[in-house]
Amino acid sequence: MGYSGMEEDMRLVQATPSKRQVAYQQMEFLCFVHFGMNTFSGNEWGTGKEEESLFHPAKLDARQWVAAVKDAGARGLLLTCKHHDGFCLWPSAYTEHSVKNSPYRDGKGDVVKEVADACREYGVKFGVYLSPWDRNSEYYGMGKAYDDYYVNQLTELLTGYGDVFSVWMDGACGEGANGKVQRYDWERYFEVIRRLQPDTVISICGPDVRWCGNEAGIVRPSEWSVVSADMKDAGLIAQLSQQEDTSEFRERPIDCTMQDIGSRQALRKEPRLIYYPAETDVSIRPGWFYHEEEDDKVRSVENLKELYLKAVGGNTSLLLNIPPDRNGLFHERDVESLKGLGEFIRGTFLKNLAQEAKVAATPVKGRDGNGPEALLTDSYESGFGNVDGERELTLEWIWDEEKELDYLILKEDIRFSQRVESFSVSYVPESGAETVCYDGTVIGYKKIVPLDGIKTRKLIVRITDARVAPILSYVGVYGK
Ligand code: FUL
Repeated sequence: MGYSGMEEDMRLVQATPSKRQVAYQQMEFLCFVHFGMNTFSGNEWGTGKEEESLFHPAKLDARQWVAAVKDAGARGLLLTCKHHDGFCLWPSAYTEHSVKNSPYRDGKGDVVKEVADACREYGVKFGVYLSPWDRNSEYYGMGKAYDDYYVNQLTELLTGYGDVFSVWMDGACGEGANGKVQRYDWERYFEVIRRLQPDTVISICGPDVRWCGNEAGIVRPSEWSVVSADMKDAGLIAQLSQQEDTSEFRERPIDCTMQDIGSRQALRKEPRLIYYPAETDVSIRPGWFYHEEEDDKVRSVENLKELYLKAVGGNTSLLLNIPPDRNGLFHERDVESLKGLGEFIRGTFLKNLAQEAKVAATPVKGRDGNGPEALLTDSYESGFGNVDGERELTLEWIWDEEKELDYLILKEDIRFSQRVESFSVSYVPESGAETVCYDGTVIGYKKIVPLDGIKTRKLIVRITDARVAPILSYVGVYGK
């Protein structure tokens, strides 16, 4: 932290999100659905040699999945249309290794269509995971022949199933059926996606959404969205390091698991910066795919609440995986936990108590000439920020009667980049002096601060440092 010159600050805030990144971040909470050959073979990573006849989800009901996802409060669903074993959940014209040669709906089924249709029906956005690594395809490792195959499959998925909000490109990579490795033509893949679905975010190995660096639901205390442009290559490095010469990438030793990837110090020597928001991907069970022996290891509502608060409340999106069982249904334990999470989210963030308070701010008027009341509306239409060069901002809410406070939500107007570097939250107890109850660093798209049921008539937020000037878009205070 600390002042390092306006010029440097200006450079940092020049990294702003694209429209598709803003729309993606506003979704906040998404569900992953890992389903496919592994569900039936019991594997996490299939070999690609599994018989199509194994795939037989006799009771598959995509509406049951989507209803549970919606109930949990998630706004999007990402389906593993093809995992590393190469088996396709849709009847691709480019391979025999798909649902069309399985007993599922007598070979006439299309799981991708069923899920995409159910998503449309429930108003949940649909996204596709298409593993670049393919252990079944005879073309894998043959350069352009495999790129053609992958692009053909992408085209099928992006033209046949309506709007797709995300194409999730996994970094895991190894040998194909013929023992060869493939060096993917990423630029070609990205160009095809942009052309067919311009609003789609390309996640993980793509330029729009960054992997948080682990699969355990761990969010950095300071999760930055403005990072070095080299972070985009981090997924690639992880793959290539197993096989090839990575010197061209390794000259800049950045990887996506480092703790500090976005502080002022970390970015000082980085010549190219990008806006690249993080996604926390984690499973509701130990595995990504369903295994009966994990039925008693489903995350509890309490555990999911913690995950949600840390991920969504820590400037990342939460991508929570729920794997359907061999019947093609979410298990009742998973459904129960999802329901509890949804009830928590809906019940907790129901009514903004700031609406009942008198609000005061320093400065009195913000950069647009309006007052802090603008922060009551959760949109980018109105906001409250300081003028350039003024890096601080104080907000105070005073209620007529004592409130019991559980959570505080702070949001920056990310269209102006991510700016806040440090802030504190304090309150004044019935008898006694102002007490600091939280010291924070980043805010970004959304910060949820736990207030642990403090009782007070006065809550104070102090932004103590920011790049150029802080610009907030929303503040919500929740409790009783
Ligand atoms: C990883 C894969 O290897 C896992 O099987 C899973 O799909 C996870 C989300 O990404 O890289």
